[in-house]
Amino acid sequence: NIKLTIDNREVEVPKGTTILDAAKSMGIRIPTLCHMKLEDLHYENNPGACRICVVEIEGRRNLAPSCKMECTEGMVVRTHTPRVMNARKTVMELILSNHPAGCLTCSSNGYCELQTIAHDLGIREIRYQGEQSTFEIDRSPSIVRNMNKCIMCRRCETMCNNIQTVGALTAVNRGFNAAVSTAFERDIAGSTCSYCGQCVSVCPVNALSGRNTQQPVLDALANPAKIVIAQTAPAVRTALGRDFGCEPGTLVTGKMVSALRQLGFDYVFDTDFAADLTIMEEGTELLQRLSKYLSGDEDVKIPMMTSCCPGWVSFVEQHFPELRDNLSTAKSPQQMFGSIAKSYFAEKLGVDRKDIVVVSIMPCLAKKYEASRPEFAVEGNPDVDISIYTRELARLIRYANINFNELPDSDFDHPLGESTGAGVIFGTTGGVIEAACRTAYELYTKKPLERIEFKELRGLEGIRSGTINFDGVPVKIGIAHGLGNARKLVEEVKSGKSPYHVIEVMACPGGCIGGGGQPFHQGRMDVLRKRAAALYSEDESKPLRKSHENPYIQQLYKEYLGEPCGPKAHELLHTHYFD
Ligand code: HC0
Ligand code: SF4
Repeated sequence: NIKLTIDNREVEVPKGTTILDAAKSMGIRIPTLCHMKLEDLHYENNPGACRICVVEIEGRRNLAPSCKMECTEGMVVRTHTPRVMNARKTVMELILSNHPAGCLTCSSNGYCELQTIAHDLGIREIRYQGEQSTFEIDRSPSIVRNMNKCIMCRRCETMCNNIQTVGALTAVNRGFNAAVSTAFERDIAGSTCSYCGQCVSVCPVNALSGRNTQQPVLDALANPAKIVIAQTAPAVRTALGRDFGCEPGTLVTGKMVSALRQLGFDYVFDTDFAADLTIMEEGTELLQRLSKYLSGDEDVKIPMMTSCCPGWVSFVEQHFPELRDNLSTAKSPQQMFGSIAKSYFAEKLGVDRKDIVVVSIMPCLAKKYEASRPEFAVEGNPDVDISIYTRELARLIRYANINFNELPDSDFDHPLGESTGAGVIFGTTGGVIEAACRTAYELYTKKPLERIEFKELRGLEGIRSGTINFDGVPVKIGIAHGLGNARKLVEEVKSGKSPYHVIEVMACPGGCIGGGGQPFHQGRMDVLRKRAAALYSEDESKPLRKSHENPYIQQLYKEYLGEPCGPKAHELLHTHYFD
């Protein structure tokens, strides 16, 4: 170990530790714009580019970037001397000289790391007035890229290329014209982007942002001719409170439902209901594939891969089209919900599907793209009309002057608002497969599960596996979150070496709790852990914890769908994929 002094305090750190990390371990915050480290995900972006993190080291003439400088024995470091602060201010003013000053109208106002650091440094004027970039804004269904705001921190590139291994983003040009672009400088929609939104999650400014669709929601709510229905995804309830000052992982389900009613939604339903429905279909499909596989059918595609995450589906379609038939044909809960709301529920209300507007509240940016896919529409009328993400819902709540923290709790409407604990845990990595096992086991063995919780499938390790014994049949399960981890499992499938019967993938690190539309967690894994714990505790508190026990799901099959994976279920709840 190495002993050194930072701000007059002694500290001992392992050899190889940077000054930035050593200071962090003592609770000393050194600001930085480009550096970002997510330890559990093995993500580190450290180009040493922004130079905001400079510190003074006794005996050295020049200031040093603390992110790059390793600690040495006896080093004496000072992190906020007048010289350091002046240097940081100068660097900041230079960055700001080519950054649009439209904070008041920027959707990251209040969340922007550049804004926060400028504020903390007490910047009141920009002494250098430079030329301003004039890149065109690139809008895709999910992601908006505005390179005029880019500060070249490269976090998005590291995320997309090294963690997600999608390779959609790359730095182009040099100096003033430098920007993060796509291969052949195509727009995002024409690139290999899977819309996972993780680049947006790590962008410290607003160069990458989610597509904003709040106005169409407000228009629908103001239109008396429309019945406007909300569905809320499992992960939203653990994170929404963060934008209203709650501790990470605070469950705000009841307040969220009240807020949606106050906004004017006619029905507030739960995507968790549709998650239960997905389990019925996907679980049945898994059993059908397994039984064919066990009887020696060589055409059946095993492992079956889950299909509820649109970023993942798009990744398979673009990067591994030869494996698309391994994807379950079950639609995602978002899309199953839309389909059922505009058929079964529309019939119950006695209205035409075109009179209904389905708005989904998702933690995800790819869900916008998923909702816009043409196969999820009937005669041009989409099953899900508008998909907004958690941060957009927070903005709508503020817009309507709703005092979120003072709201009473209220319950979802019925019949599409009831869910079991299985539906709830969908929002975290491993949750979908655990929910599927609870149902598939009982459907297959016809015996009640002795142990409902499959704790071996839980956690935030990037790739996990487990075997569940279905009455003598060992079902092997693989789980990956983050597309880079998924790629490893898929490569195994491609080479015929996958040991698994079923694989769950969520594109975002952590699963939907870490989605690109969630309140920013700035790489803090403890935040993801708390969000996951909140979902598991909601599951534990539910009287029903297996999807097939949901009485409203049973009623839906009895009244309308018939059998899981039957003809009507296939027509409404299943899909196909494209090369
Ligand atoms: Fe998810 Fe979903 S669990 S993808 O993470 O399956 O977005 O939260 O809504 O559709 O239910 C996201 C979250 C969902 C869907 C569900 C699944
Ligand atoms: Fe890459 Fe995901 Fe961003 Fe697309 S959304 S550019 S895949 S990180």
